[in-house]
Amino acid sequence: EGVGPQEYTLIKMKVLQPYPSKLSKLGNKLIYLVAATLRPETMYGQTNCWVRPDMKYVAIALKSGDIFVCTERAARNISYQGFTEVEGKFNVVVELTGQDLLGVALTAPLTSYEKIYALPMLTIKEDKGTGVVTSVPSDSPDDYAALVDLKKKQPFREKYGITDEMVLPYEPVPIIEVPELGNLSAVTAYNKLKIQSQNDKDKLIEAKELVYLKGFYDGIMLVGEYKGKKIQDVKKSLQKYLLDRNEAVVYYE
Ligand code: A2H
Repeated sequence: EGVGPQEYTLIKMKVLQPYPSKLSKLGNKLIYLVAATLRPETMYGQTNCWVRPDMKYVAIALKSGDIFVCTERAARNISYQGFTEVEGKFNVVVELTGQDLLGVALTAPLTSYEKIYALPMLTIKEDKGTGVVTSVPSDSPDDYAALVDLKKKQPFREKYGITDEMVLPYEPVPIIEVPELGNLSAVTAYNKLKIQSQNDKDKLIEAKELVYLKGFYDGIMLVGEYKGKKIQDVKKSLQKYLLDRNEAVVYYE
C-alpha cells in the first residue's frame, strides 16, 4: 500500500422498497448500500452489487438523515470524515450480515439497468473499502468471474436464495474500448486465461494486470457524455458529476 490515504468514490446504491426484514423498521428512511470504487467512470456498466454472505455489516444513521450500510470498520472511518452528527461517533441502527442483504433490489447511478440486485461474492476483503462492491463485469475480471459463477451454477444461486431473474437477464455492457482487448476487456481476459471461477486467484491477478493498466492508459469511453474520450481524462469529471448529484461521496482510508 502507498504512504498516503487512498481516495475512493463511494457509490450510493439505493435500496428499494419493500425493505428486507432486517431493515424494515427503518420505514421511510432512504437506505444506501455504499460501494467503494476506484473507477467511477465504469458505473455505466454496473449489473449488480456484491456483498459477502458471512461478513458483518452495520446500517448507520448519518447527519443528513440517510442510512449507509457498510462494514463497522468503514463506518468508523466515515465518522471521521464529516458524515456523522459527532466526529468519531457513529449511530448503528441495525446490525446485519451479508446474508441479510442478499437479493435486495437497488437502483444505482449511470447504469442502464433500471433495477439491480445484491448478490454474493465470496472473495470480498474485510479490511478494504466498505465491504460492499459494485459489479462491473465488462471491465473487472473479479466481477465477471463472480457473475459467471452465479449464472452457470444453479445450486450456487439456490444456496444463497438468489432467483434466476436477479442474475440471468444481466450481461456485461460494453462501455470502454481497450486496444487489443476489445469492448469487454474483462471478458476477453477471462476467456484468454481460461479462468474457471472467482476462486482462481493467480489467474485473476494476471487478468487484472492485463486489463487495468491497458484500460487506464489506453481505454476510450464508448458511452455517455464523454463518449470518445480517454479514461484518464474523464475519471475526475465523472466523479464530480456523481458528487454534484449526491449519488456518490468521497471516502478515504
Ligand atoms: B473497483 P484497491 Cl470496473 N474486497 O470498482 C475486494 N474488492 C474490493 C473491495 C473489497 N472489500 N472494495 C472494493 N473492491 C474493488 C470497479 C472496478 C474496480 C473496475 C475495475 C477495477 C477495479 C467495479 N468493481 O479495481 O485494492 C473495487 O472494484 C481495481 C483494483 O483499493 C475497487 O474498485 O486497489 C477496487 O477493488 C479497490 O481495490
